[in-house]
Amino acid sequence: MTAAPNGKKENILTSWKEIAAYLDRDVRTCVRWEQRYGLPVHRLDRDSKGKVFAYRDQIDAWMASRAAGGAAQANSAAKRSRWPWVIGGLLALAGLGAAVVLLILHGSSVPSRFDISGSRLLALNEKGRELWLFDTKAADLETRDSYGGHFQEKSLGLAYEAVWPWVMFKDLDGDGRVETLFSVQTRSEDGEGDLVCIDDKGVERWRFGAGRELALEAGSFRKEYRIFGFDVDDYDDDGALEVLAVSFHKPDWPCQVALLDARGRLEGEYWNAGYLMEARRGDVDGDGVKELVLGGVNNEYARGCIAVFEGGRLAGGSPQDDPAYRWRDIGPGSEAAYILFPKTDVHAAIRKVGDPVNYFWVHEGDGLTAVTVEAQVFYDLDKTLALRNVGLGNDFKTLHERFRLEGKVSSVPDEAYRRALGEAVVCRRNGTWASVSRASGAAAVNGGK
Ligand SMILES: [Ca+2]
Ligand SMILES: [Ca+2]
Ligand SMILES: [Ca+2]
Repeated sequence: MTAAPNGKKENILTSWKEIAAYLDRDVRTCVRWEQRYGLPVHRLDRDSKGKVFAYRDQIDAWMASRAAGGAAQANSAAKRSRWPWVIGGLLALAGLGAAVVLLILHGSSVPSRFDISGSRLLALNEKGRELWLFDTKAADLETRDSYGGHFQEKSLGLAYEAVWPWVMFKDLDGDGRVETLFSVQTRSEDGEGDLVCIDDKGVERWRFGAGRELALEAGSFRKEYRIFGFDVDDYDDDGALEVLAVSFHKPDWPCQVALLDARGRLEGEYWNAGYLMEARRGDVDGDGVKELVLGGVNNEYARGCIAVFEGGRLAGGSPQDDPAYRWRDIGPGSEAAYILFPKTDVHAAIRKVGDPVNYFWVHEGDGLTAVTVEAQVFYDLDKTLALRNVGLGNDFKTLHERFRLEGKVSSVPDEAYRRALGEAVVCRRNGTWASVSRASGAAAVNGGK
């Protein structure tokens, strides 16, 4: 129950809408309360339909008296703010009662649902009551349904594609108040580079603009990026949450993976010459500490790729040989290992670019399994990232048979075929490429092209 001094601007509510919002009721209820119970509403002229205004402290006092059951006192509510402190204390207690009543009737002030209206995001509590609205100013913001498919948690979509959140309610900084993370996504795909953090009152707290102007040896890129999605986790194991934002340059590559602290400050970033579409934490090497693993595709090598980071430390760019892909103003990547998976003849019959590792899972303490998702080959790596097995998925078998009948492939998907795929998986550590296959020491980074 705040009681700002009369005459102070913050104390005045200047419309039925503002009065209703202040009381967490609809306008009709407030009008009825004025007529029946003397809710202290004032008018600029005598016409009852004229402009209304009200004082917050008068409304507070009226609410307190109503909650205390003192309906008869409501008419003199205007004088309450000048009552002695003893009565003030009683009113505060009564106010607490009113707050409990409001909580029961209208739910909490914690956002759990949302709606999109034009360019605005509306945060709703569990009972559907509007808590606040935030205007993104984006003229063609994606629909409620689109955002609904990207709400709160990462999920697995069709064709093993990770579906990243675009909107999330989360207490990022652990102060008990829930922040809202919102990635601006538009139908025109313009202006999709912003991730906004909104506080529990609907006020922008910070904003991250994805990407930056970038120079490669072969040319430069504008700062035009689309955020693919974000997620929240304690990526560096320091007990505090970070935001991981994945974005792509328009229209194609490179990809930026940015790690932000709870206040939106850039803690680290990694650049990849091709899309990265999956990121997961897990203890790959069995030392009890989780690594951060990113998966996607490397355009220079036209291969699916995985990068493994110790302690969530993201820096630098992917290892590239061709000057067209080499970073001029980005240092060597901080990854402990960068793995390239071969392109198969089956995938070559589908398309020219690499078969992306958009899905993988970490066997806690015992390596990981990577999936090249379009032709579906499964690569099982142990905790030292040595190859344990190559598996051909059902999609692979179906596609292989189809392309064989169409005369597009002539291989036989047998034991030797799988072994050859395994031998073509290469891993770069400490600046050197090497085969991950125990059977083969030789490594040719472009061998699987
Ligand atoms: Ca918070
Ligand atoms: Ca952390
Ligand atoms: Ca580990």
